Amino acid sequence: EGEAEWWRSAVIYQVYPRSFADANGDGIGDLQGITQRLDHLKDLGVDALWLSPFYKSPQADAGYDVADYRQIDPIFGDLDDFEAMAAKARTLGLRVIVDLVPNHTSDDHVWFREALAAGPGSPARDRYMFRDGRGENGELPPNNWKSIFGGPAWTRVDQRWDADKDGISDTQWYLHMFDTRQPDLNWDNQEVKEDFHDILRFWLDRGVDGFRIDVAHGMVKAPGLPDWDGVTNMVEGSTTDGATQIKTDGTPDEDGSNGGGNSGPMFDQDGVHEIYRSWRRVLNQYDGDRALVAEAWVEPLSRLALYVRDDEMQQAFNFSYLTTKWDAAALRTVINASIRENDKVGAPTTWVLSNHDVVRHASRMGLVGGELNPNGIGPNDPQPDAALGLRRARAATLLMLALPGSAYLYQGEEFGLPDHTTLEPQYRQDPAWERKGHTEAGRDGCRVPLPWEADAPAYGFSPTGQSWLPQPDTYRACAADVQKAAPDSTYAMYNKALTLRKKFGIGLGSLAWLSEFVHTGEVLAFENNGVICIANIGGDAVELPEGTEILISSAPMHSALTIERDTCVWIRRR
Ligand code: TEU
Ligand code: CA
Repeated sequence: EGEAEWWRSAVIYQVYPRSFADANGDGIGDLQGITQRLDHLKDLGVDALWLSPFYKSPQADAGYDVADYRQIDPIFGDLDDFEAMAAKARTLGLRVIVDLVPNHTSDDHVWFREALAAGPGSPARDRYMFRDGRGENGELPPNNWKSIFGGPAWTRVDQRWDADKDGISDTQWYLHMFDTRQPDLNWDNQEVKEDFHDILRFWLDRGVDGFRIDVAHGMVKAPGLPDWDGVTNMVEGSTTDGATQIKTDGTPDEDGSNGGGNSGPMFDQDGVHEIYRSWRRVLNQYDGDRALVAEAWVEPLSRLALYVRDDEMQQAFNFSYLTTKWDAAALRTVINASIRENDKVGAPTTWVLSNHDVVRHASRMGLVGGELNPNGIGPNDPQPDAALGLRRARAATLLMLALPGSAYLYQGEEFGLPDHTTLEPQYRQDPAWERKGHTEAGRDGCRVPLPWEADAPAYGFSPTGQSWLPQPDTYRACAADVQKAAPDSTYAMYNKALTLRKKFGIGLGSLAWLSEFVHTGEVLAFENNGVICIANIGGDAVELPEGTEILISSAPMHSALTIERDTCVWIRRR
């Protein structure tokens, strides 16, 4: 028996390349910018970074629309820049995970261009999900599925904006669960399967330690593509219907379900698991514990755990935890369900609070209830209480980092960064904003470029002071230089928590709930490898015994031994 694999306990930092650091001054982050700032990740104390897509792409969905899986988009640099970044990461002892988007390609991918040109019934069309329409002249889409970004999930070839230009006109429709420019691949097609094996090897050969699999629950569709009247996505899930029982109040059931799962004939089909078994066999041909992490909005947690069986992926983001509100009973329920279901398959739980698709936890926790608002926050929406949001976010992070398993951080959360919640519509680039008819602010608010220096133009994001999205004034106090200079800053808390986490082996430990310290139902207390974590979610102050050793606190304490509400501390027994 050797050491436990690195991914069982790793803290992994998500870099969103276009917003991390801009080296060449065009206002868009790039690979050289990441390389220049890699020391920050090392200093912070994370084990690895995951980079959102940097592949060749028309950027219709910020790079989640890939035109060539083996090339770097020129806005981010080139393959040499990638190699230099990865080499520096290795030198610093940081592992590198890249993003893989297998559910769909860009409509600029050579395969899709071929498919349009080749016409109905061709092998080129078989790589995608082309179907004849319904109705007398095929004027109706093949089924009633909706795109996650809003609107129908089908586009008719001759109704594409570029149909005339290409001289292509036939009446077949193609499926896109996301944007029109993101056609879904056909995962029954042998060439598709083989090409993705090859893409995995392409990046494994370049030394990557793993892949984050985009929409990992989406690739296989139910046979016959049956109509479905349920809710396809939590984004639209605020209305419930009998078929799906979706609820989004952040209160999980006993099985951990929060209404945060995608359901229906286009998601979580049993056939996806065969794909991951074959990918695992590819990874196993390489040394060094390479890993796959599933981005799968799947519930209940027993279904999600199927993705992390022994011969499939190693990790799956726990979105049930992310969608749980700031409530002690709700958090305890989801934590128990997560650990229980993952223990059954021998996998670590993979905790996460923020990413590039959701309102940052420093903002959403300042909203009434504090549960996920999946639709973004715009100037006309209720605004969060920033101080409350930050206070709770710090407590929530400390709670998360005390749990056994792996955890993902999203760039900027270590600075206490909020969303840009008043971003004006003319700046918004999320395709969901357009497709939903400007009814929801979308995801741009969490994608705003990072502040590195309080007094530099664009807060040091770019040498020319440019920034592809405007940064709000609130970013000044979150700038890295300010954060690193202040002993009580959010950065200092993250830094210290990561050091302690390593020192006590928290990621590989196990959780034992304590009733001690819990005088009201609104307090969570547990022990993990000798560290006691007490989170006062919303109860009366908790008094600690004289002589308690306090390792870290999420908030300044009035008296060193008093834990106020919205505070989490780690202590040790004397
Ligand atoms: O997101 C997949 C996902 O399931 C979305 O439904 C998510 O809930 C949505 O972004 C909220 O509006 C992944 C990527 O993380 C996302 O950035 C991409 O836009 C999407 O896939 C398509 O590739
Ligand atoms: Ca740039």
